Amino acid sequence: MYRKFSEMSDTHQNGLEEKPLYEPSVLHDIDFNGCHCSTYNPEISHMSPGEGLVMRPLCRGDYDRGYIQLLSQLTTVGEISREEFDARYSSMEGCLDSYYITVVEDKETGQVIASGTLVKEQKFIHKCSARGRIEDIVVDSKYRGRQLGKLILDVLTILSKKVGCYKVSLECMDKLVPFYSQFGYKKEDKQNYMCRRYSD
Ligand code: 16G
Repeated sequence: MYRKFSEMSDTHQNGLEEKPLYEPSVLHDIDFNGCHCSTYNPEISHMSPGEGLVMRPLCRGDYDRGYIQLLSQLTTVGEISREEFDARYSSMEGCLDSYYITVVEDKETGQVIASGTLVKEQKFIHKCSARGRIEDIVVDSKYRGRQLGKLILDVLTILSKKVGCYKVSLECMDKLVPFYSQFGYKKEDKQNYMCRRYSD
């Protein structure tokens, strides 16, 4: 189904739909050697995540590839219009070297079927270093059991070191502690996760 040029959004008209949120070579050039990485059987990697699948940075066009629906398999997302998505995307894009949202697309269906976020938080401490936060890891229920969660976790963890974070952390439910422990994450002595919620 094609839309008339005049009906398309500005980003569509300017060809920005497929512009990646971050430089793809940052992802492509990561090195699995020498890291605390998982073993894969069958073998998959960021360059070859499975038959018909590609791993890449998020782009605006993913709004139409089910990205929002995918996130709603993790938690509450609510209705997000194209304009709201574009505005949030632009603000993330404007924070250079901060948002590394990485997705897996099934090229056959044209749908985004897994995603994870690395946020690089700039700091003054540790000699103007940065802290990495791994967020919003989700794999479409139809694609679970294909090692994609493991792959995304490995990729974002390696990426966090590569982009200069002195540490990387994540939050998860009790039942997922054994899963995340595989990647070298552990509860720190004398450090607690505390939270104040303003809405569900
Ligand atoms: C999980 C996610 C976190 C996400 C939260 C949403 C991982 C490792 N953790 O804890 O990133 O923001 O769920 O839950 O993906 P909430 O809507 O209850 O805050």
